Amino acid sequence: MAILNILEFPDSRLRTIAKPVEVVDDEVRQLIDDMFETMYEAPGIGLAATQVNVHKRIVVMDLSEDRSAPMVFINPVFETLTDEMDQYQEGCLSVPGFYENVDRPQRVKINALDRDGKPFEMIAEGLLAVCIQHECDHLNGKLFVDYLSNLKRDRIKKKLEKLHRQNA
Ligand code: QAP
Ligand code: CO
Repeated sequence: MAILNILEFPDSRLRTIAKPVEVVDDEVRQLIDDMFETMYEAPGIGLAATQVNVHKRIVVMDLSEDRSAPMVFINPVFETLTDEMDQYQEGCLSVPGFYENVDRPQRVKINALDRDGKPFEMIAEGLLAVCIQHECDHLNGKLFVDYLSNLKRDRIKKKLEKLHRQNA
């Protein structure tokens, strides 16, 4: 197992569109294990492969308090089930220290493969719906800050760039 480096906004590699996984093999499962270790250590509730600079369509999540509910989504696709939107204060391991309200569809149907490559379908609402939409965005090179005003996004960008310069 390994802790992977997490890319931070405004790193342009976060804009890469991830490619579908063709075979769910041991190499993919190794990456998934490393992604869980990285997410738990952060700590976070969701991580997309894009964030660790691997451009494959893989998401891991665990919304439990005690890391007891790991979820894996390979090649996830979702369909919105309602026009109703819910607002949630989102954060992101790639945008550390910043939390802002984002509106998203309240209910979605997700289709994905599990860690054995077996297809499954689930209906999500609440935090699960927010998180899977946020993580699917990463696979398409999109970040939650893209839903904010240019002013807010630019402020976050400048603050993170300054921190990155200080850490360099
Ligand atoms: C995405 O985010 C998410 O700023 C997962 O300093 C977040 O795990 C989906 C984190 C909220 C839905 C709602 C953020 C850790 C973790 C930070 C995360 C930080 C340390 C974020
Ligand atoms: Co994120």
